Amino acid sequence: MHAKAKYRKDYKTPDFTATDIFLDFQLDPQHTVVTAKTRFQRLNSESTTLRLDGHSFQFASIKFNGSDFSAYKQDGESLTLTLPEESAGDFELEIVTILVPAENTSLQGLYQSGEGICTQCEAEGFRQITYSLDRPDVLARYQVKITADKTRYPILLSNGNRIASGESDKGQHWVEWQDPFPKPSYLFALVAGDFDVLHDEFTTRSGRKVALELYVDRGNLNRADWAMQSLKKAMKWDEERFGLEYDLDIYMIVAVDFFNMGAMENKGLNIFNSKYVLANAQTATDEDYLAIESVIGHEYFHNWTGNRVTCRDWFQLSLKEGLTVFRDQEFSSDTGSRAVNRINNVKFLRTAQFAEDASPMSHPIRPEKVLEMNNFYTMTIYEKGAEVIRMMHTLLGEKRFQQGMQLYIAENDGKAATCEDFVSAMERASGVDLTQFRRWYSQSGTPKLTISDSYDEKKHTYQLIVSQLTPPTADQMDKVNLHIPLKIALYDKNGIPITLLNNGDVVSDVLNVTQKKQVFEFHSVSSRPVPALLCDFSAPVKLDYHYSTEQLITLLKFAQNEFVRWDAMQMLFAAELRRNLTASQQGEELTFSAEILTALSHVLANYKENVELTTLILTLPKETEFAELFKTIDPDGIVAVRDFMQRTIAENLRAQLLETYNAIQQEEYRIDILDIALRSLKNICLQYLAFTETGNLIVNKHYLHANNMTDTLAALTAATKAQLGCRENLLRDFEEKWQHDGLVMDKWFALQATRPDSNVLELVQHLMLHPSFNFNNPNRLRALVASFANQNLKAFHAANGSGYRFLTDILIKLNETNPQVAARLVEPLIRFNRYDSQRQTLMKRALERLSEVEDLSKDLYEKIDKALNA
Ligand code: B3K
Ligand code: ZN
Repeated sequence: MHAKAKYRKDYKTPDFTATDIFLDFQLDPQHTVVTAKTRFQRLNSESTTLRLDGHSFQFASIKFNGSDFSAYKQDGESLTLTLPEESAGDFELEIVTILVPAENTSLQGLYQSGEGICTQCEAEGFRQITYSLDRPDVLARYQVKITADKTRYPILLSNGNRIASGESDKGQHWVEWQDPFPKPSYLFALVAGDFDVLHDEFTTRSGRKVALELYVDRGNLNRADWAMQSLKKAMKWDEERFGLEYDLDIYMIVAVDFFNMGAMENKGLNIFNSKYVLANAQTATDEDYLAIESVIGHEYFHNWTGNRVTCRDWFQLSLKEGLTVFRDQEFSSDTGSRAVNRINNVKFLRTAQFAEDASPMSHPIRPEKVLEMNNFYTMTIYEKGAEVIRMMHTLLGEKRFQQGMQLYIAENDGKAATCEDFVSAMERASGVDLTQFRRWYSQSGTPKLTISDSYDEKKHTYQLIVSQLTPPTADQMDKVNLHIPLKIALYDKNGIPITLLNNGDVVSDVLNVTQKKQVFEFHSVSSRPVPALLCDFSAPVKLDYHYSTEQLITLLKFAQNEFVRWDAMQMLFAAELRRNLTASQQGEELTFSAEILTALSHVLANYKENVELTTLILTLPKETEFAELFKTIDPDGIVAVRDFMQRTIAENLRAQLLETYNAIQQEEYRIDILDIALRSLKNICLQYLAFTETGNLIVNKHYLHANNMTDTLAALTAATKAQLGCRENLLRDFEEKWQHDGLVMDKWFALQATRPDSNVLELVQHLMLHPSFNFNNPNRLRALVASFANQNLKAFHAANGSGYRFLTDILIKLNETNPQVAARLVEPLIRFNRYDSQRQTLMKRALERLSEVEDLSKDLYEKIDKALNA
């Protein structure tokens, strides 16, 4: 392996920059000719060598200021020019390269998706198109001319404004685009194809009209409305909440089927995975609708946090991603239910990000060392990054946070900035000292807060004794104390909130935990209180406080904060699981606490007070969520105990579940908060009812009467998980109806991959030959293979190693076709230290086999090396 890691500390400003780039594309799937004319400027007057990044194309020619040029050296990843001293200050290069988009299965650079051609340049894909200064701190103005066959590619798009077009010979036509905003190469985009377009318009608050264009595959216009509505909502919200207005006269979104991730914020021309665009009641679930709204928002918000202000280097990725995730979370919370959004985001963070931080891939939100940048589009950078922004928001409050945002943008507009630029703006605008807080940027790992309390009955004082500790991680042994905002509330035994007082003054409910151990004291507390700790999940930490069942039930019933109520139930479920897991390991009988069943019944009985929260409280954590409670995971035990818990709740609450199920009647399908909430409550009842004796009847009927995908999929899921008699019929019916549509079939593939059946691996292997499956499509791979490896705890971790072998075989193939997706899929294998020694041995063997593969991509190499050589 020859690739060399890069270190954050080695950052140097570039010796040269590009100011203007003219790109000419003669498009053809088998033979695309790219002529790149770039105007360069020397920034370091000493330098006469210019190193350009580039690989995976055929290099045809180079001209220096219009003349032939041969003073260069080429290697597998770059072209280094020795420039003539007299003209090295300001010069033009014309470089011709030849590409084969049809054969580019990596889905980076210029590639074919279905019948169209598109690009993906972030992080370092532009260098697969031409030799360039492919780094985010080089900002240039782009002009792009695209010529292609008019019948195959009637639509030709790039960033900015369409400035000219025309016909050429042999049935070809051309379009020229110009982007007035200087941008880094990773934001360049091109799309060619035959699409249907949805047109709309948005008037900004200053009265400018922006043309909105949404491009979808022909025939898909009936699935484009929601995405367009979401875009308009996002544009309006960003004006209202952040005071940020769109800057170009046109905003385009194109949906493509072959895409490595969710979407890409290219300036004025977003390219989306069709999964995050296409939706109608028949094809998309409520969850899909909300995900579309959030991703459309996310990419739109990047226009300011990402595009107008971009990153100086890739180590600063969280500057744009953490901030933009925070912004999209706030958008969803302001538009929908704040509590539901917070709970779902926390669930995700606690499982996926905490697991990542405990893995060989652990890294701070601003990493120090990177080999393959694509490996760092992680939960940590995105989700923990957003939590760090959220903590600043908590410490500053909305008003001062927005002042900080304004200052940050004013100071950095049109520039490539650093995380430090952001924190410094927040600090200066608010006057809040963030010196210690900055450590969140450099320290990895999940801090643990250990809290105990004491109550003085005579003095009526209550103390919280808080200690913090961040255990060592794979990348960093020594840890320092962080500044952790700990939001709390106190309740009396009857669930009445107690005002937080200290020496007669009301004190903030956000405690500043900054030391290894601190004591917080509250006065005039008339009886021993029940503390609500880490309200709203005010910091991305683990909490260790010994709650009694009674205290948790008090919080579940009475806490004012919805997150706290939900979290209390999570702790109750966790305690049940732990106790039963120990019992099952010792061959004892499994039992379920009657108090908890009563509490659940109480919540269900009062569902009308808060429909969406009821659903979330009733939802048993997934196997993978439970798994994160343990240092060493027992896959079989967790699955068995969870199954027992599910059946016990179903049996004991049967009548009430059925009553609620029947009480919720919805005729028309509507996407609004209350309807979504009612549907999800009805469907959680269904999931439990499936495990009761009338399950087959109810589920079958639910499927037959469904008039939308949410209900259809709920029935299919219930039938599959409870292994009901009707399930094969239902699965077949779904397959027949949707086999022409890969996106819808992904739901079916994912369900098959997570079947509880013992022969599920065989089934998954068989499904890879299904006509709707396509190995080169990342959505299909994620639906079938990633669901199996990440969500089917028991089958993937089968003690005979069959799951590991299956995944390894796939990774060997993917290493050649799509290394980026391969490196995502290898994740469950590199986390071997979470399993027993027998499984560890098998997982390591699988990784060793992979490490011996010839031409191992640096994407896979980086992760396997970290895992095996830690
Ligand atoms: N910025 C892109 C992600 C690019 C991933 C490159 N491997 C999408 C987003 O976060 O909005
Ligand atoms: Zn993003």
